[in-house]
This record gives sequence, structure tokens and C-alpha cells, in this order.
Amino acid sequence: MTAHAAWLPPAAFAPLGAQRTLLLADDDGVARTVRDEVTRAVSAFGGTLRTDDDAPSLVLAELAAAERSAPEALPDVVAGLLEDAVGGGSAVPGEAASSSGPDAVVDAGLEPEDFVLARSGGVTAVLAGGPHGLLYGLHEVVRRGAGAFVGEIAAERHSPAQSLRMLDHWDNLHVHPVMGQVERGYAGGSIFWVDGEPNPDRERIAAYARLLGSIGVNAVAVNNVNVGSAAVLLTERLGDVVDLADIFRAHGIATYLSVSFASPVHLGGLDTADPLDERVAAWWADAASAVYERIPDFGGFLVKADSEGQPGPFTYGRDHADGANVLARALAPHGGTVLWRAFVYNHTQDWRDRSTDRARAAFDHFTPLDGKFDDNVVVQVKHGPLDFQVREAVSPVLAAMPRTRLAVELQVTQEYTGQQKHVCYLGEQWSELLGFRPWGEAGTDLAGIAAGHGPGGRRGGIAAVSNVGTDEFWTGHPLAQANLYAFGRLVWDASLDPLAILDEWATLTFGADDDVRAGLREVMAGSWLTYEKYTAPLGVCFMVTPGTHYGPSVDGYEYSPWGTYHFADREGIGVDRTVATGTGFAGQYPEPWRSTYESLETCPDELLLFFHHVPYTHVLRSGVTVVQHIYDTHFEGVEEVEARAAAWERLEGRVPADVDARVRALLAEQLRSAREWRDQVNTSFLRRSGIPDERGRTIFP
Ligand code: GCV
Repeated sequence: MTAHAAWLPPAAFAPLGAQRTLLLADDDGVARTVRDEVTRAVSAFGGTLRTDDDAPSLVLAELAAAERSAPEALPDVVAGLLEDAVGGGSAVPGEAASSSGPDAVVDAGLEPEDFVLARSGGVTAVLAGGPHGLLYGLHEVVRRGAGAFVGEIAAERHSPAQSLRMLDHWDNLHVHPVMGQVERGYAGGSIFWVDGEPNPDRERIAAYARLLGSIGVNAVAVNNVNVGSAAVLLTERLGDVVDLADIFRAHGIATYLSVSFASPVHLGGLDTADPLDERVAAWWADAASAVYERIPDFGGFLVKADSEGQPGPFTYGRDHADGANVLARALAPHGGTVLWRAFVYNHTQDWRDRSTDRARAAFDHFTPLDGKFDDNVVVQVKHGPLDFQVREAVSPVLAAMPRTRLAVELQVTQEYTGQQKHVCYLGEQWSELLGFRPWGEAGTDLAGIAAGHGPGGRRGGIAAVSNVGTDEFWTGHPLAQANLYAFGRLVWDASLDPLAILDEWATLTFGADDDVRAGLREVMAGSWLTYEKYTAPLGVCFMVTPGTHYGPSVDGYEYSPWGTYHFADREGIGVDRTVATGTGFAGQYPEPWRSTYESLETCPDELLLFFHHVPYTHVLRSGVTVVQHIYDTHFEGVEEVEARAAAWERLEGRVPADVDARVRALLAEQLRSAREWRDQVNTSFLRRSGIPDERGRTIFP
């Protein structure tokens, strides 16, 4: 295995590895993983590890005695499970039980994924509610570096905000003739399969699982939602899934499978996949039982149905609740979950028909079904109503199904954000999205809805499409590793500052070097907004090359069956999605956003063309006209890429040479591509509008 260490290089473990650690945990499962991590760290950096899984209460009593007679004999770090640790009195040696200490913090009980971190009297303590919490606590200590071993840390309780923190792989068993092996993958082949067979490099998969476990990801769907020939993973190739589940389990990650809704026909030989047919229900129940026999902690199924050609319940005149529930009932006896995607729209639409608006589709299909999904169904909703655009409105479905468990779907793979050739740090985009409050300031935000704090109190989670592949840097662009890292951290706690996450990633990956950290901020912070500047303006979306989705094509989707248009003519541009005169999409939001988006006066500039068709001379809230904004942002976007590339050059010699070489080559491509975007978009709107750039810069009339 020749993969880059990403954010877990040995050096990241140096501060922990120099300590004397006492670990009170079993030697199996996820706890074993923790033990292995600490063992590796102490053997590399001169510390010691004492483990005790027999009688933790005795160990703690012994420690308490040592604290009185020989404090120097105390370990520097004590980590263990709450159940083991509390028996011996104070949960943290060096600290007498008090109303504000860890004992008080844990009194409320810890869930299996929770942990408490504290430091007192020279001892750093991690107490977890279960092995998963212990793993997350270990990595919190690693992230803090030397800071975890100085001074005092008042007991902090850490719990994941989301119970489902998932990555979806769009990996195919074989190389697809158009999509490649990983659909919308920009980092080489699948790490799970090579030429249709399981990847023999199990170490590589284990290294990936380790990276995910360290950032708190706890679920992975291993194959593409466009299931194709991988449908057999549910039956004759189940062994592949068993092997992957064994690897992921050790890192606290449950394995899910994307399944084809037509499996009862294609795999089961039935003449129908009608979800209300008893034979179909029985087939799914048998298939699920067979999976659980071999993978008792299997997560469940992920389903793309009636979407972009995938089979689904519409074929049988059934709705999506019928479809999801037949799978849910097969999984329910085993504790499994169905993740049912809401990405359902007509992809064979007629561009001449202006009444159909793709943005409306998920809401129109799904909200009438609110309350009809079984308890073990989570409806997974893309963050926007279209398709992971660099800027689009937030999906109104997320505010409209209080009786349904909802998961927000993000895209770590950079399909529409530079395809891992462009630097585009997405932590800032996700932070903004997850913080969006559909009911205004007083209501909860998207992260809160997913976490079960919405009006119906139903818990879903957050999922995202993974960006890794067989590339030596995992993600093609080495800096795209930060997106994977930020996903895990924000899904654990969406209130974290995305730039602090960026710094954290930089420190773990490149070491505690202030100049490198500052340099990486210059290259990466705000790069999502830079990308927005030189691509499609003001929320208009989809000016990309059809098919590949890379590079500019102003009218690429203008006359297409996929239903993504901008309606630009010589007078103006934008999609009228108002209730008053347009498609009515703005009416799918609750107040205050319904009115905010409906009105030209209040619609935020960055989404103006998503909601309104306006003349090029329309003056934005920023004070400039639409067409001048297009010119300005496209020139600025390229200048910003130039500045970011220059900032990277200043890091020469401070980052490893292989990373430097790859990033430089990609920055050159980003610059080329950004210039192409600038010139095509500016020229296109100069030619259409006939309005020159106020500042007379070079455009190509
Ligand atoms: C897996 C977009 C992508 C498709 C992808 C689809 C989806 O349309 O271009 O490649 O298919 O989203 O999310 O299902």
C-alpha cells in the first residue's frame, strides 16, 4: 500500500506517544483499534502503555492510593470506558470527585459514542460510554496535540450531534464505459474492487476505515446508487460485503449496501418487483435475513429509485412510501435502516415545456407522503433542489416533512466544484448550508432537523458522497483531503468553525507549523467562493459541459431533457420560480423564506437568478448591475486563483515535495480552467446583452 497518510501521519501521534498511558478497555473490536493506535504511538515516541481489562476498579483504587503516596507514579493519560472506570471512585485519578468534575459530567450517563475529556493534577482522562466513544476520545486527544497534556481541562462532554454520519461510495465493481469505476470519482479507481474482484489490498481499505473512524464517520455505503451489475452484492457476492464489514467494524463503522429496487426480478427471478406483492416482500425479507446471518451489525440499504433511469415503485403504480416500506419491513427485525433518496425528478423533460421545474420535483413527490414512511426509513435529501451546485437554494423538502426522518445529503466528491482539479474547500459551504434556518432565526437549522430537533423531532442524519479512490493521495488533489476531514468534523458538530477545522486538518497533516497553516489558509479559505465567482453567476446553476460536468458550457443544459435552464436572452437571465409569475417553487418554503425569495427586493443576491428572471441592467442589492456583476466576479475569480497559486508557491520547501508537485500541477490546470470560464461566460453575456464592461477589460465580443 502506497497511500499518503492524510491527517494521520505518525507525527500527529507524537504528543500522545510520549506519555505514559493507562488504557482500561477490552482487547477486542473498536477498543482493540484504540489499543493498537496507542501501542503504535508509544513505541514510536518513547511513552508507555499499560492496559488493564481485568479489574479496572482495582486499578483505579490502586491509582487513588498512588495519588496519595506517590503521585509521580500516576500515568499521564487514563482512557477507558465509563462502565469500567466508575467502579473505583473518582473517575479521574488526580481529581477528587466534585460537582464540576468529570464525575458530575458523566452522571447523566454517556451514550456509546460519547466521551468526556478532562485534565487535572497532571493526568489527562478520557472516559467513554462505549468503545466507539473511546475511539473518538482518542482522536480528540490526538487533534489537541501537546495541548492535551498541559494545564487543566475542565471536564468536557463530547457527543455527536448526528447519530448517522455516513459516506456513500458511488463505486462500481467494474469500470463503467462512461462513468469509470467510481461514478463522479476524481481520484482513480475503487479502493474496494479491482476488475470486478475484491481489491486484494485490504490494508488500503483498512487505512481508509481508520481515517473515517478518526473523524467520527460511522456508516459507509460501499457501492454506487446506480447499482447496475453490483446488484449481486446482495446475494451471490455477499462475501465481498462481509469482508468489507469486517474491516469497517473495527473502526466503528456500519456497512450499508446500495440495492436495486428491481432485485426481486433480476436476482430473485420473480415477474414483478411490486412492493405490495407478497412474494416481493418475502423475497426482500429472505434477502435481508441472509445478509444479517453473515453481518449481524449490517446497517441497511441505500436506494435510488425512479431516478435517472433506476427502477422504482412508479413502475407498479405505487408511491415511494410503499417502495421504501417493503425494504424497511425486511430490515426491521434485524435493526436495519433504509436510506431512501428523494432525488426523484423527470430527466426526460421537454425544454419547450416551461411549466415543469426540476427544482420542484422532490417536494412534489415526497411531501404528500410525510408520515407514511416506516420508522426505520430515513429519506435522504440532497442539500439543494437541483444537484450539488456550487450555489443553489436549500432544499425546501427538509422543512416540509416533520413526521419523516430526514438525512441531508452533501457531496464531498467535487462533481460540480472543480472535480478535485480545483482547490475548493467545501467546509465553508457545508457550514453555511447546515446552519440555514428554514423557519428564520427562531427556528432550528438543517443540522438540527437532521439531528431530530425539527418540529417533528425525528432523527435522520447527514450523508455525503465520498471523494476517495486509488490515487496515492486518496483524493486526487491532496488538498481535497481537507473536504473529507471537514465533512466528518462538521457532521459531528456543525457549529464548529470551518476555518478552525481547516487549521486542525493542516496541523495534523503537515505538522504544527504556523507558516504552513497560514499559507494553507491563503490557498484554501474562501476557495469555494472563488470557485463560485468564476463559474455560473448568482445561483443560475448548470453552465457546465454536459455529461462530464467539468468546464464551462453556458448553454450546455439549455435545451436538454435534464431540465436545468437559465433562459438567458438578449434582455436578461434567470429562472422565474416565484409564485406570482413563475413555477411556484418559492412557495415551497415556509416563512420567512417564501416571501424573502419571492420578492426581488429581498431575494439575496447570490440566489437572485435561481428565483428570478431579470434584465441584465437590474441593480443588485450590492449596487451593481447583473451584467457588471458577472464581469466583475469573473475577473476577480481568476485573480483570486492567481493569488492562491502564488500563496502555494511560497510554501515551497515547507510541504513534502510529492504533495507540492501534485498541487502545483493542479493549480496550473485550475488557472487555465478559471480563465476559460471567465472568458466564455463574460463573452457570452457581452454578446447577448451588448453591454460593455464598465472597466473596459478584455472580453471577446
Ligand atoms: C449517481 C448526479 C450525478 C450522477 C449521480 C446522481 C445521483 O446527477 O451526475 O452521476 O448518479 O447525481 O445523485 O444519483
